[in-house]
Amino acid sequence: MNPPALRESRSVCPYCGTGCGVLIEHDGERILGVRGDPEHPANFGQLCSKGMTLAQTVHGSGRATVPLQRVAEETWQQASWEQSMGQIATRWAEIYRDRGPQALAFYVSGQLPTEDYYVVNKLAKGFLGTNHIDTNSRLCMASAVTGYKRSLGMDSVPCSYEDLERTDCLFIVGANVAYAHPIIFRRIEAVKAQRPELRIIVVDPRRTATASIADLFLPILPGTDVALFHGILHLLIWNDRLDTDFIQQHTEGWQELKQRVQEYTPQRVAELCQIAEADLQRAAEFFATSPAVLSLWCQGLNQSAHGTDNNVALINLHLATGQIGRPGAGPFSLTGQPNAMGGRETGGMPALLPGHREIANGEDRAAIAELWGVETLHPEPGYTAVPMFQALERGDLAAIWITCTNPVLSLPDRQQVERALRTAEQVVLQESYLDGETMPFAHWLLPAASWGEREALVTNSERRISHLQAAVPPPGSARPDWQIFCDFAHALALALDRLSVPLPDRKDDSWQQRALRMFSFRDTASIFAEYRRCTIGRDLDIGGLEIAILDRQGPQQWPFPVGAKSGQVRLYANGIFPTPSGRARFHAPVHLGVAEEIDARYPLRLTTGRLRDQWHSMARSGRAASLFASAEEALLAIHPQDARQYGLQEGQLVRVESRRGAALYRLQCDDSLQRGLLFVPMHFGSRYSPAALCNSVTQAAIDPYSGEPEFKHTAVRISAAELPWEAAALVEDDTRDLSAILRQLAQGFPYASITPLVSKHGAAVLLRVAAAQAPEAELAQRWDAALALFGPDTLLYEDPRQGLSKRLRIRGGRLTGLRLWGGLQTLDWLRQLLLEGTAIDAFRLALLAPRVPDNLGAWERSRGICACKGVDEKTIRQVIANGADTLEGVMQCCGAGTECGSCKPEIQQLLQSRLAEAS
Ligand SMILES: Nc1nc2c(c(=O)[nH]1)N[C@H]1C(S)=C(S)[C@@H](COP(=O)(O)OP(=O)(O)OC[C@H]3O[C@@H](n4cnc5c(=O)[nH]c(N)nc54)[C@H](O)[C@@H]3O)O[C@H]1N2
Ligand SMILES: Nc1nc2c(c(=O)[nH]1)N[C@H]1C(S)=C(S)[C@@H](COP(=O)(O)OP(=O)(O)OC[C@H]3O[C@@H](n4cnc5c(=O)[nH]c(N)nc54)[C@H](O)[C@@H]3O)O[C@H]1N2
Ligand code: SF4
Ligand SMILES: [Mo]
Repeated sequence: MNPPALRESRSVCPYCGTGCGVLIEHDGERILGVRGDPEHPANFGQLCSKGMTLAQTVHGSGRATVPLQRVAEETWQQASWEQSMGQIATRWAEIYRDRGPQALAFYVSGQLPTEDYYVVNKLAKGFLGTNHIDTNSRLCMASAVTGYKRSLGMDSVPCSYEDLERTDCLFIVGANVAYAHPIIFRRIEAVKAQRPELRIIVVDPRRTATASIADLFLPILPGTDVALFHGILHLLIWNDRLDTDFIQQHTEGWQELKQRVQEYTPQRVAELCQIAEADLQRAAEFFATSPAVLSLWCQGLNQSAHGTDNNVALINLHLATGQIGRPGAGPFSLTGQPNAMGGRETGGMPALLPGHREIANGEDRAAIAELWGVETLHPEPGYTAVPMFQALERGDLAAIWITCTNPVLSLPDRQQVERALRTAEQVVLQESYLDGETMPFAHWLLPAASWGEREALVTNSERRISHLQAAVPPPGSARPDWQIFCDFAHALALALDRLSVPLPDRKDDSWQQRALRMFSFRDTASIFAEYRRCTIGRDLDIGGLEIAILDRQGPQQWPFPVGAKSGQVRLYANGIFPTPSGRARFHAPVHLGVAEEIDARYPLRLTTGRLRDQWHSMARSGRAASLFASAEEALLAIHPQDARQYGLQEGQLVRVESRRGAALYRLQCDDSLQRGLLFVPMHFGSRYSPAALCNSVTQAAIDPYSGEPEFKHTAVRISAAELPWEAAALVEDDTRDLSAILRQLAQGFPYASITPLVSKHGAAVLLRVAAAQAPEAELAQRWDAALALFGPDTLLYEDPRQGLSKRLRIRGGRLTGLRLWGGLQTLDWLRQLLLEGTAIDAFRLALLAPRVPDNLGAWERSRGICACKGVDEKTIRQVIANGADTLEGVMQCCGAGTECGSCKPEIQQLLQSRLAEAS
């Protein structure tokens, strides 16, 4: 038989809002590889480290393949789709009958494609009559949405990626573009290389990899952005650098703002932000003298209890200088998730309706009610995410349907979220991957087809809609999310009719008839056709767009009305804004500071954010071992002087604690932080480091307009974790199930960390645990049994007096597994031997020595920098020490950065720190 032919399907990377086009290589059954789509205008063929490794994340164990019902604490039972839909629908119909639709809620995701968003929104608001549907975009883009709406009248991003190439000044605020939107950063690097006169300002409390490209870096105190923007505006007024014509003709509210910013003198702002006054002057100078200024921002502004203020204060600067609606100019909010934009367009939020319409607006409601064929829609906005989980805990909501998001990891104040889910009468989780943090709280798990397994439509950061083809079938009986929603609508209709629940209006004779009318979608195209009708005449009008056009002409930006030949690159070129007066509005917020100030008991500031190579709760990215090389463990970064002050040392386990809870991390000294500031990644949880779940510590303070939580600042204290006893196991992994076994072994330890690693012979997994005291000695044997570390090919060393025990497995003359118990002095050395497949016959017995034998060399662990080429920090430092003094030089010497380029900013940082040391 001939091997099946290889094919390529056109798709888009399912990670960040950059929206890079990818070509999926497959044989119709399995995804075998991916490459950047050279024709996609977001990336022109490039991909970052996460995009490059997508093929490794799809297949294998750990995928949800059949509906599961939780029948006891940790016991799940398989069910058919029919059974599960029938049972869930009966429960939801009973709740509807007894308590009304306001007891039902949906919590969905900016990672859902547009058609799923449209269908679930129609199901909640149109069919059930509950507006309690929110999305994880509440944790992400909500403040950008309220900012745009308040200032410009509509939630529309006015700019495009090509503005990156046409700007004279980039103002990057609260965005670590090098990590979070790497391909946008590649574009910025390219422009800067071509036009060194491009000015780049980076504003971030941490000197991030993004800052490595800045001409001016402003390390402001967290939460002081409004003061900074007002300070810049103050200087622009003072120096007569305003566009007074634009202000007069196209804006309103100027006088109030002008008065407000009088209070923000350079001296006061420099003090509030803790930056040099001269740097503030320079920032204003850059803004004033650049023909085109483009702002890029993300969660540093949005995830704040005054995130809307941050957004409007930044947009003020663009309006006051007329820096909008022209090439290279404008306020360009970077979108986090791949289809947060689609969610905003289809109105998948508690105050919105499809086509940028508002629940609170009677005309908007009437228009959508007519389209959906129902008499009325509920007029009050539903709960946003944080209040939704509070209502669930109070019992005001009885059931919640969670789709494509992992709230136990990602919502603030995890303790509260867990209480809420425990209180809920029913939790349905619609997921593609098993074993996330939310799964233990679900009553039902419904398997969803995911990326590459279904057709989809998504909109990226620059309003560009792409069509993703299905490449392979979904695993088991998993179905696309929209189809599960449609199936549920039909099951629910059956149950409602059976319970004789009356319909809210007379448009149909029965719920079943209504479901048939509203949810008989056959495919993506039929849903898209209906959604498109909701956009006609709106600012995001895509009445002229068809899937066939996307396939023929490639991805298109909206608006794309009937008769259009192509989408629109830039909005507001005519200075007319979608407000009642046609003018943009200035707002004049005051600087408020952070929601929870530091004090004597909680004297440190904790901020949370992203690592370069991991995605959110690591469901997908955690399956590609090479993505762990740059961050093997959950690290808490602290300024070295702060570490000294608290008597803490690099590498030790520490406990970070707030008024709500605590988390454990390994300490990393990092002078890119300001004094008094700590940073932890948001990614870790039950899969890879259960105690390092940062939202155990964060708070649920939310912005009054956007409802977005303040993830970027928590008052905390830090101390040694006092877990002196340590053990580790490292085993070559050929089954892919090993992580699950290690997770079992980790149970009961206050600290554990699991790291998939790349080894010369494939893959390996490392488990590290720590405890206050040594556990019972037999546990070591149980580890050995679980990891197949026994028999004639193993070496055992035991020193019961010291509480030490080691077992090594040697096969084919090399180390293939190890278990160290009660002391890890040789772990890094043995780890290196195992991963590199070193021939060890010559010094077999030395492997059990208490320390690394002198004659076998010094072994120093080093952080991975280049995930593609497997180059570590030590090697790059060596190359620099040997004389490579430019990025290109380093790349040439060791190959780092030559593949996807994600690590180029970090190489640049190493070069800069080397230069700083030298001078
Ligand atoms: N690798 C990777 N990329 C991702 C994601 C991922 O999980 N992994 N997730 C995607 C998603 S959904 C999102 S929303 C984006 C997020 O993208 P970003 O917002 O760029 O990433 P973060 O690391 O969350 O935060 C950005 C920066 O805000 C800074 N910051 C903290 N407090 C303040 C402040 O008060 N003022 C200012 N000016 N800055 C502050 C932090 O130090 C941090 O460097 O990334 C997307 N891309
Ligand atoms: N402390 C702190 N917390 C934060 C942030 C922060 O910066 N700091 N950032 C916040 C931000 S910006 C965001 S966007 C959120 C992200 O937080 P989450 O949305 O919770 O993160 P993910 O891990 O991406 O969750 C997506 C889930 O969907 C599943 N999935 C994947 N594909 C599919 C599919 O096709 N269908 C279905 N049904 N499921 C699928 C995955 O397995 C995964 O469990 O976190 C927020 N939380
Ligand atoms: S920048 Fe990276 S993660 Fe984001 S869409 Fe492109 S390839 Fe995917
Ligand atoms: Mo996000």
